[in-house]
Amino acid sequence: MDYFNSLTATSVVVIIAFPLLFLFSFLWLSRRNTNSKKTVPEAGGAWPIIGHLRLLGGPQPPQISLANLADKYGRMFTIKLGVRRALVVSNWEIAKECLTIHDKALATRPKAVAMELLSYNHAMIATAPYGTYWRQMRKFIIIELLSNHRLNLLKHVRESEVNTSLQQLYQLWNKKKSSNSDKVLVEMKRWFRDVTLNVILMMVVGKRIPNSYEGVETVEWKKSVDEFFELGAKFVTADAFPFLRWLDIGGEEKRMKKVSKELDQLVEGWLREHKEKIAENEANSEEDFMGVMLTKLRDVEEHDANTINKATNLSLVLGGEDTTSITMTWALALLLNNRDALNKVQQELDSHVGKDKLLVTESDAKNLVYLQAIIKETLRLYPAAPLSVTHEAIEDYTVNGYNISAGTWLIFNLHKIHRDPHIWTNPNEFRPERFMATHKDFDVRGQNFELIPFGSGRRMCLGVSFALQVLQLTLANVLHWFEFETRHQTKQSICVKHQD
Ligand code: HEM
Ligand SMILES: *[C@@H]1O[C@H](CO)[C@@H](O)[C@H](O)[C@H]1NC(C)=O
Ligand SMILES: *[C@@H]1O[C@H](CO)[C@@H](O)[C@H](O)[C@H]1NC(C)=O
Ligand SMILES: *[C@H]1O[C@H](CO)[C@@H](O)[C@H](O)[C@H]1NC(C)=O
Repeated sequence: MDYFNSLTATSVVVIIAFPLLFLFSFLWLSRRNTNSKKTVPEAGGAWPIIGHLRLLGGPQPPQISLANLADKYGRMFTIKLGVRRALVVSNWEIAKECLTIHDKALATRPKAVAMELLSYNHAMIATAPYGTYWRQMRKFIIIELLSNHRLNLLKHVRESEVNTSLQQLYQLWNKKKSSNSDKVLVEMKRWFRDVTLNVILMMVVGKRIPNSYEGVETVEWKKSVDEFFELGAKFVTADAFPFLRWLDIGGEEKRMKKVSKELDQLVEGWLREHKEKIAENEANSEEDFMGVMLTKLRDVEEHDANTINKATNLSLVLGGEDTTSITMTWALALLLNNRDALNKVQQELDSHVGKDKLLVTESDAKNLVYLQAIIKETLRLYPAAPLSVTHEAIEDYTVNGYNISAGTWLIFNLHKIHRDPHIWTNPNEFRPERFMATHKDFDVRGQNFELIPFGSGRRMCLGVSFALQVLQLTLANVLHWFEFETRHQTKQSICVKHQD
């Protein structure tokens, strides 16, 4: 009876409801249609299961592969990286919306396996998830190391390190030049790395590493650092497929553990030295950042103080060394391919610093507007982190009219953003002059979203001021002291001739 009743009831409902249901589903479908217009385009060419993973593995650099996809799929599109989805932004207006209105919603980082293994389980600031630990560390680093006040106090460290490195380069030239030629072949990339590394180490741990032409420690350190970057950039299979992690396909996890152990030992050594010094009361314990940290840092819940100390120092050294020295290498390479600009900047140096004064100081460097334009143009064409550092959405958000769900990764293609033909005439050409004319008021500190080599917003690079100081000082000096030319089109080998 009940059954019958309910059946009738059901039939009634069905009969009455069916047209309504039909109507609703029609409406729903048509709404879904307008919605699907509002679904971010997904780039084609995804392979089953792995998605677009192979795009990030070469042979082209990933920023180029992604720029090509932007030409096809537009200013924002998604790619699939195994089970993860990433939004790729290739337009400055959308980047601006992300880094202003949605900055907070986008302030965390993906937990990539590489970063877990290489960065003390995310204790490094650059990869730390958004939260109390990250906020405290960021504040601490800024106040103790990278504030304008601290940076001013450390001016002599930068000037004296740059001086030392220049003297070494001069000696190398002096030793290698022969009677029939005063030109000497030098790998400038290596020299730029040595300067940068020593300036940063001096500030952070209060010591320098003998340059590449001398010590064993340097060689080992460099090897580990190179591997760190190679592996850190690696998107391990386990990131795309968390459930496959135990297999360690390709053995990358094993290598990562090895590299992180090597770096850890090195840093551990520095830490030990500091603690011994403090114990012996021998030196002013707050001379360098590590000392300051040791004195001030108490255990923060998530990580113990030792780990924080090591992770922080190491992330500053690693975060600053490669980026800054690569930028200098690009600047010199661009100048060598644009001799007019090279002549012009050397003239600027001659007229502002003078031929009789050899060492360019930071206060001199401030007045070198053309040099600054060169640095900006270099950072525009070859941002040291062409895909920035990946963000992850903490919550759902709507950008440019599209709904993006929490957990989606966010990749800014700075390479593409910086070459927008609507903003830059002849975007692929090296034209520092634009920063003295049409783009005079553009800076790189995250206010002009057309040019964001250091990112912008909460997660913006902490080292901007420091990096710009080192770039200006080192480039100014090396261009003032030496003449350069290329040989046999070898990109990294540059002939150095000391100026008379
Ligand atoms: C030319 C040199 C450099 C470039 C182009 C550069 C670029 C960047 C970029 C694009 C980011 C990511 C921003 C984002 O997530 O939106 C970043 C983050 C960071 N950079 Fe730099 N950087 C440079 C030098 C340095 C130096 C010298 C240091 C330190 C001494 C440094 C420390 C950091 C740190 C700690 C972060 C992470 C910030 C966070 O996640 O909260 N960088 N950098
Ligand atoms: C630069 O280094 C040289 C050699 O080490 C030293 O004699 C000179 O005084 C230094 N100059 C400055 C300004 O520090
Ligand atoms: C996007 O999300 C907002 C707020 O969550 C919602 O009101 C809107 O209907 C959504 N739009 C689409 C196209 O899904
Ligand atoms: C980093 O900071 C910590 C904390 O003061 C310090 O012990 C360590 O030696 C510093 N340097 C490096 C490279 O970790």
